[in-house]
Amino acid sequence: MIACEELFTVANLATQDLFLIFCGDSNLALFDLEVEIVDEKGRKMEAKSGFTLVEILVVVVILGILAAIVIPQFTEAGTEAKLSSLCIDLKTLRSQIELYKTQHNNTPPSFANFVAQMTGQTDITGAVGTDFGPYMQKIATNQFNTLNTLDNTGTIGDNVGGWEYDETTGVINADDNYDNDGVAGPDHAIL
Ligand SMILES: [Ca+2]
Ligand SMILES: [Ca+2]
Repeated sequence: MIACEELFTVANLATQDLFLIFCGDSNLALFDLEVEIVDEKGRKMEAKSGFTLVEILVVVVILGILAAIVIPQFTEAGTEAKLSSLCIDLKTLRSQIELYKTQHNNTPPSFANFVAQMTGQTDITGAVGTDFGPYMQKIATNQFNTLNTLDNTGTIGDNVGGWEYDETTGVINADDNYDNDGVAGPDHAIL
């Protein structure tokens, strides 16, 4: 029963709709009513169910917009994580090469024997021995080209190896050619 003296407006009349009734005393009341819809001859009408094509299209468009917003953020997070790994790996490689140098008469690991000299034990000349090392368990993989090999062509960022290494100076850099910063050239040439 609606305890109102006057009924002005009933909006969105449909089965189980929650609708507003504005009463004469200006009080706003909320009612949850079961409503049976009948046609002009008193026959019960089926409540409309399902979605129209337009409604489905609207949902698809909204999902598309959400995907366009969310997916690039995931991609960006992945790239940031890889860059973080790359920087940590470079820092480790550089510090361990430096340590090797100090223990081997200021001579950096050779290009040819880099893996053996960094992951195995050596004498002071860099030959297999028991005096120094190992300096790392394995050579890290460059997360941007998934390579853990060395290149010594002198070109940083040509994507030949995981790392560009100069055995005369002991300088090591990322050799991937990832380029997404809007500036021409590989982004990780100077890290
Ligand atoms: Ca290179
Ligand atoms: Ca670039």
